[in-house]
Order: sequence, then structure tokens, then C-alpha cells
Amino acid sequence: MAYGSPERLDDVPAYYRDIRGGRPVRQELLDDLVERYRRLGIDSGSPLNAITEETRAGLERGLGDVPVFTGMKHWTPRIAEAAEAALASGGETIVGLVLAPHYSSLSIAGYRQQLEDALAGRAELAFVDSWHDEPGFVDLLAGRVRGTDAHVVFTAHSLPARILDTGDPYKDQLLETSRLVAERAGLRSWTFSFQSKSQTGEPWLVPDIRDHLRDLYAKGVRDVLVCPVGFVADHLEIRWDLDHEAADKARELGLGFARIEMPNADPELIAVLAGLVRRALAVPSEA
Ligand code: FEC
Repeated sequence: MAYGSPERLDDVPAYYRDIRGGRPVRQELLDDLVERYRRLGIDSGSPLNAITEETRAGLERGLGDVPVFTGMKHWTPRIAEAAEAALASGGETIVGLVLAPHYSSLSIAGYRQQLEDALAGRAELAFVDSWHDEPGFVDLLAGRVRGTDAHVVFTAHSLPARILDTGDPYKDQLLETSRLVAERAGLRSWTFSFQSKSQTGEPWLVPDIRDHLRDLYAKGVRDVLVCPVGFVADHLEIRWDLDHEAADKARELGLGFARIEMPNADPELIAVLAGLVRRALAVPSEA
């Protein structure tokens, strides 16, 4: 399962309404979103949906004997369509795997709910809640930061800070991934910050990467390498929020700024996903 992305500019209003889930949509925020997609050239193709399909096809090839279907949380094909296709293929046990490694009640739980609702007990569900400490994933990221002289900033999508009041594991899992990658790569200098918070009128988890870059500069850091750990693919939050907004902030400060290549459909990531599917099939969870 993947987040999903509009295929063209005309899709953005419906996509944004889906993300808002029936809550009001502010016109100026929608206009701003359309403008960000326009500047990224979305009309010539959605990078995220194409990468998701490449990942699906790679995983299906890698598994060999297990069909793989894509279901998107906020776009088409929807998770419910993927569930129907999996059932139609004769699946009696269905693995639910999200292309996002860290669990939160405000992210992965929503994917799980959509899948459970769609299956409605018609198959056994083996759902992977999180894979933030999967050794192959840690190795992959470590390989992309090893040997750098820059200060490494690990990042992930921010979420409303209220998740911390209910014992949500999201932040701890993100820090755990960052620590494991830093150890595996032998990094001397690293920190973690959030990115991509929305304007929903409530506090979100901080520090935001732009404030964090300012603090790092004040502490004498002059070069950063950004390593997103909460996403696996190139999309709006990478190509706009990091490559434009955070990079602009770094330029304004006089701070050297680079980011790792995202895993996308890298065979190393596909191998990690295949391992997760195999393990989930061996031990189905309680649906
Ligand atoms: O490239 C693309 O077209 C899609 C990029 C994209 C990814 C993504 C991943 C996550 N989000 C998460 C949480 C939230 C929460 C809200 C929210 C809002 C947006 C908006 C866009 C958007 N997100 Fe997203 N997210 C992506 C895109 N996200 C566009 C709407 C505009 C905006 O607010 O900036 C707030 C919803 C609300 O309004 O109440 C919360 C989390 C992830 C990482 C996990 C995952 O991939 O599922 C968490 C990719």
C-alpha cells in the first residue's frame, strides 16, 4: 500500500479533499498545493505513482509465486480495489504492507483500517505494522550516508503532537531507525528533525527541519546531508519540502546542503520488502 499521488493538476482538488477526509478545505491552501504540483511538473507524470508501480512489479518478480497488488490510501487504485483484486486472484491470506516503515495511529492505522474494511473477513490478514528496524533497510540507508564528512540530518514527516499523549510509537521508531543507521554507518555527527508539517491549526512535532538547520548553523555546522528515513520514494515531500524549501533555507544561511538518493524501486529495497512478505505469510497476524 502507498500514499498515492494525483496523476495531473486537475486531480489535485479531489486528492486534497480525500486527504482532508471530509473536513473543510481552505481555498488558499488548495491553491498553494496546486501551485507546488504545477512547479514540479506533475502534468508530465506523477513520479510517486510510477515509482509505486515499479516497486510493485519488482516485488512481484522477486517473490515469484505471490501476486502483488497496489492499493493507495488517497488515490487510485484504492486499497479496496487492491483487496478485491487479491481476493479475485484466489488469495486466502493477504499480506498488508505499507511503503512507509514507521507505525503511527495517524498513518499506518488508516491503511490497516481501509484494508480490513475492504476484506470484511473474507481472507486472513497478515498485516505488517512497521519495519523501521529491518536490518536490510538500515543497511540500505547506512550505505547512502557512510563516509560523508557532512553532519547528517535524518528526517520524517511530522504529525500532530497530540500523538505523544497516547503512547504512539512513531517518534521512538524514527529515532531508533536513525540511531541504527548512524551506528551502522559509523557517523560521528548526526541529528533528527521533522519535515512537511501541515497548517491544520494545532501543534505538530518539532523541530521542523528549517528551524533545525538554523540551529545547526549557529552551532558551527557548515555542511549537511539529509537522509529521510520516514519515506522510501521521491515525491512532493522530498522534491518540494526538502529540495526547495529546506534547500532554500540552507542557501540563505550559507550552509552546504545535499540529500541522499531515495531508495525508490532499488533492488535492495525490493529484497527487504520480499523478506517482510515472506515472514508475514509464515505468521499471519490477528485481523
Ligand atoms: O507526492 C505526492 O503527491 C504525495 C506526497 C505525500 C506523501 C505523504 C506522506 C505522509 N503524510 C503523512 C501525514 C499527513 C497528515 C496530513 C498530510 C497532508 C498532506 C497533504 C499532501 C500530502 N500530505 Fe501527507 N504525504 C504527502 C502529501 N499528510 C499533499 C495536504 C497538503 C498539506 O497539508 O500539506 C494533514 C492532513 C490534514 O489536513 O488533516 C497528518 C504521513 C506520511 C508518511 C507516511 C505515509 O507515507 O503514509 C505520516 C508521501
